[in-house]
Amino acid sequence: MQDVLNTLGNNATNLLENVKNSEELEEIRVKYLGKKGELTLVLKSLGSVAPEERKEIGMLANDIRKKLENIIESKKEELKIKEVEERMNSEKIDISMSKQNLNTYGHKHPLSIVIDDIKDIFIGMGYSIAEGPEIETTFFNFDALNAPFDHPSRDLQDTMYITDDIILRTQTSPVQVRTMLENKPPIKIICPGRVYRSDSVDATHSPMFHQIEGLVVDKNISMADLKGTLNMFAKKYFGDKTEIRFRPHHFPFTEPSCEVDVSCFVCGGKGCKTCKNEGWIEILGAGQVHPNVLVAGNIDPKEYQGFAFGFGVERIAMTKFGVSDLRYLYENDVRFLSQF
Ligand code: 2NM
Repeated sequence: MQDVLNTLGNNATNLLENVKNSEELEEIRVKYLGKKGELTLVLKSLGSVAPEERKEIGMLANDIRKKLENIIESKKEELKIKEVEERMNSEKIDISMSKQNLNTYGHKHPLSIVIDDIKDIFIGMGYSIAEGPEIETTFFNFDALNAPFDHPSRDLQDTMYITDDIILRTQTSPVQVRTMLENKPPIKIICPGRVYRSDSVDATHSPMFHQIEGLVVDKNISMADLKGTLNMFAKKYFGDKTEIRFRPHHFPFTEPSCEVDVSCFVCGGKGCKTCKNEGWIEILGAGQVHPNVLVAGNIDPKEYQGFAFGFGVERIAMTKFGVSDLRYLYENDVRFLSQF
């Protein structure tokens, strides 16, 4: 019996000395010390051993069990460290590896290019950016902007209503009224953002589009300041040789109001496809802020005057980049977008 136990112990020790990984270690443990393990069975059968031998054999079997358990414990630690090291080596990331011509960097959307370029020019002229909610009240979107109760823009056909007095803003000017109420002049802001109209989609219409509106309020502000500002903007955005012209127009929130054209940046005014042979391209609406709008913004029109203007971002992007259909700007087909 002693011999059997010693052989069993030696075999197990030999196997453990050469164990290669945690799974193998566990197999050996089960083979000898598991519920039906070889050593376990010997320990269980001690009852059938002659009483005079039982003590000695029992002690030997227990010594072997302890010895094996100790070896298993220390092998376990040893293998754990070894296996973590192996994993660290095999999962190493070489951060110096080249990107192998995977030229898949994204870039700005054409609308963002236009918005950011226009923002940069006005920031350069001392303007701040103001933003506000796209869900507005009829007060800020219409009443405060001097749009009479029966103004056609209030019509369900043109404006998306959420309730009788909550709508999706049809322009970004409500942000300007909010800014006037929160700040004292001088005010010099531009408000870029999404606006909504109840329009069906076609090549030139979309129920959502982008606007950038500007507002300046200070003492002695006149149409001459507006003209100087837009002239400077046009030259910076469309090129040094660009001229502007004002045509009379009507907006409820400005008086006088005008539409503003720039000389064609493609043909310089001679007439071409881009300007439809006109030599001029309409880019924005503008005017002197109506006294009623200043009053709605809690500003005294006798002390302060202002000018305001508004661009349609899509329209500028389409003219500048020669995009024939507005829908290309929203479909986000990479074959289209990668051209910019
Ligand atoms: C335009 C054209 C003309 C405009 C007016 C105002 C405000 F709030 F001051 F009354 N903001 N923007 C304005 C004026 C907008 O967009 C075509």
